[in-house]
Amino acid sequence: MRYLSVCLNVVFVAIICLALSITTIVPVSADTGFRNWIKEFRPVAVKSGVSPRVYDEVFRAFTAPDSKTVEKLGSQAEFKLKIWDYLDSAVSEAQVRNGRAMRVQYSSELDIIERKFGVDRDVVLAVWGIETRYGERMGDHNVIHALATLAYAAPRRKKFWRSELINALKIVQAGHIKSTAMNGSWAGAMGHTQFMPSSWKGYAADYNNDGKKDIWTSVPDALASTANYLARHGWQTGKTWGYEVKLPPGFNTKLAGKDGITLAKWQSMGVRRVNGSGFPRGSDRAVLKLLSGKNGPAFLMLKNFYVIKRYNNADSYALAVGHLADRIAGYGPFAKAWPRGYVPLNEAGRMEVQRILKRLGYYDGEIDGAIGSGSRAAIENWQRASGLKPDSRPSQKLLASLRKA
Ligand SMILES: [Ca+2]
Repeated sequence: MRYLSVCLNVVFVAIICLALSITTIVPVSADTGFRNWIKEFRPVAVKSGVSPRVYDEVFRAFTAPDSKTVEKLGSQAEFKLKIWDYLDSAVSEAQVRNGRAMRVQYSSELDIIERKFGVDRDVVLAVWGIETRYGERMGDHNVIHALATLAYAAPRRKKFWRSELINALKIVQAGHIKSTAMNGSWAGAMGHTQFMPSSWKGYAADYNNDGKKDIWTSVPDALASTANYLARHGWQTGKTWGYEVKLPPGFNTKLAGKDGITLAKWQSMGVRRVNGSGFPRGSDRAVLKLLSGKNGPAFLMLKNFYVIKRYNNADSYALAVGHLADRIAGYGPFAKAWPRGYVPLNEAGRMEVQRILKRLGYYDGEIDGAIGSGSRAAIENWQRASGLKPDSRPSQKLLASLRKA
């Protein structure tokens, strides 16, 4: 109900602005509701320990809500990708290549971080790669602006947004980063490793001991923060996240998801690693996961898989982090193919798809071989216009027909 009234207010103000702009010049940034909210929230923030000086200084820059955050709020739930489509982009050839380059570039820092926190360097790198493409996509929102917008206009979890906003203001107040450099996502996830301000408060680390936990501009601080986060959530040093396994014929797949079964027990039931080697620690418990049904790859997940999920509570996310870590370390792709229903393209093929769609005027994004929502929409639009089934799949069949276009 409250959201509805806020929305109506926003619409109402917009209409008034539009009406006025016909006859007078009204700054588009003028938003009385938001500015009043900033005034009203000031004593709340001050009571929580934010200094009035910092508050006024930070908010001087913001007189209207972050319009891109408002846009995200109003849009439908994100398109749900199939797990293989998600993994294609999260663990692409480019992600592996860049991860390996970062492994070399930051090797001395990673030595120290690994020793201090006991978390495998490749997992730390994989989190960084998946969260922000190794720092390339930290988000172009000012975190305080975005959080204030959410605290002001979000339909739900206002208490959460307010508390994250206060945490963010306190980070600025303590001098870790200038408010203008506090970049992140529209929902307030910050810097290289996309910590929410509350996670920053609990787990950010100061690698270089300069008194600043700077996850925005210091890669070592950000990597140490991720390692600390995983360590504090129970990372088991020297162990992996899980194994791809092969199930014996006629295996009872109802055991998938069941807790408390040891690797030795799985072994006795005929479950084997795809590479043929045994499980190093039979007494460790593992959960069988069939993330795309019984026709896709099967995995035995260990404790560290669930530690990764503390970063982002989705099986597909934790699998992507674990798999990217393995690929950075030099291991190969999964042995069993996903039940996609189409033959996928490699990186060169996906780039060719983007290039042709660009030439045909359907695509204006980057030629990077990452098939995200922009590429998918372009594929679908071209398929529609060409009288083909609009499945938006980056398949070999698609490339074959595009080559003839
Ligand atoms: Ca630092």
